[in-house]
Order: sequence, then structure tokens, then C-alpha cells
Amino acid sequence: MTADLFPDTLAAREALAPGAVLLRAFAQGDAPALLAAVADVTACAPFRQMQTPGGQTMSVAMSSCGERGWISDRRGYRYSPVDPQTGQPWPPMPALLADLARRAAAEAGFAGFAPDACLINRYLPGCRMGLHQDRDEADLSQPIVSVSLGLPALFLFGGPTRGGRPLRRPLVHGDVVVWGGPARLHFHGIAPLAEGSHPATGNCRVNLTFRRAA
Ligand code: MD3
Ligand code: FE
Repeated sequence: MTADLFPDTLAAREALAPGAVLLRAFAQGDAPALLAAVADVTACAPFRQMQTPGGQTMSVAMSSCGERGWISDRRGYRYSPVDPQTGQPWPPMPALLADLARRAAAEAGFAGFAPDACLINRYLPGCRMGLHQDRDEADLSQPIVSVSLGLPALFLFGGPTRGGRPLRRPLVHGDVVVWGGPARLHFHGIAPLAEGSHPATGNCRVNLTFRRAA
């Protein structure tokens, strides 16, 4: 249905906030190849639930590809060139992923985006991500591109401070959002994932976030 209304070449664009551009269904056509690439990456760098610095286990399972991967443990949040679980460099970022991120960023006005990190988040029903800021990247003038695949999620979008009621927005299979400019440091999170089944992923949601970490 959405594919007919908004083919890849003419994705619906919606400004969620200054600096935050939703490109609805932008990745829909590429979704099968993206998920195949994710399966290749996670065969080498398996999904794992990391520890927060406070000692909690995150409900979301994560992996990464590219020159850097985001990690969390008792020592803090950071980017690492090596997967601490395998001791090996993260798998290279598949060209299809890097290219999709570059095209989406350009569409939102960020020409020349060259991500060196792709964080892969896997949500099973009940998994959530509390409100947080993404501020572990060296150059905060670079945007973040996020791609939603599989089960829908309720995205929570706050402001530059922790206070206030966040906006709630569904993100569905194939949606791409580019977060830059004034939205780059806004608080955001994901409400607990509802049970469900999606033809592309089964019982889970996969989110890719492309970053320039170093
Ligand atoms: C707004 N992931 O990995 S993607 C994360 O769906 C993260 O897995 C969520 O938040 C997920 O850090 C949300 C949407 C997103 C990503 C980065 C942002 C929104 C953002 C950075 C700044 C502002
Ligand atoms: Fe985030």
C-alpha cells in the first residue's frame, strides 16, 4: 500500500522537527537486501545485550559494522574499532548500507555524509530504549540516519533537555529518518515493542543507525 503511494523515487517527506526529516518508505525497496546484509554481519558479530555503565542489561540486542562500533559496558559508552566479544574488527559496512545512508542524508540536505559506524539494534516484543541523547560522536555537526525494518515501533521524540512530554510517532518498515542540525542532540527513545509478526523479520524490529563516529 505504502509502496504504491510513495515509491522509492518519490518518498514522502515530513519534517518531524527542525533538522529531523522523515523519508517515509525510503528504504522499502532495499529492505530485503538490507536484511540479508544484516544477517551476514551478525553471523560474524552476533547480536548481544550490553551492560549499561550502571550495571543494567539493555533489553535491545546490538551489533555493528563499519570502522567503528558503539559499545557499552561498566566503563561507559564509546565507539571501538574492535568487537569486544570476538576481539576482531567489526565486519565492514556493506556498500548497500553506506550508499543508502549517503543518499538519505543528501535528500535531507547533508551532502557528502560518509558513515564510519552502523549500529544495528534488534527489538523483540517488550524491548525498549529509554530517553537518551546520542553524543558519543566526535563531530556533532554530522547527522545520524536511522532505518526502521520489520515490526513497527512507537518513537519518542523529546527536546534538547530531559523535561517535557515527548512527541510520539510510529516508525514502520522502510522508514528512514535523518537527524541533524538542531535535532541532533534531542532526547529520544523507543516505547516497549508490541507483539506482532512482520513478513520481512518475523517477531522483531531491526533499526540501523548510521553515524560518523570519529
Ligand atoms: C534523534 N535508536 O541507537 S532511531 C540509538 O529505533 C537509537 O533503535 C532508536 O536511539 C532505535 O541511539 C531510535 C532514531 C534516532 C536515532 C538517532 C537520533 C533518533 C535520533 C539522534 C538524535 C536525535
Ligand atoms: Fe539514540
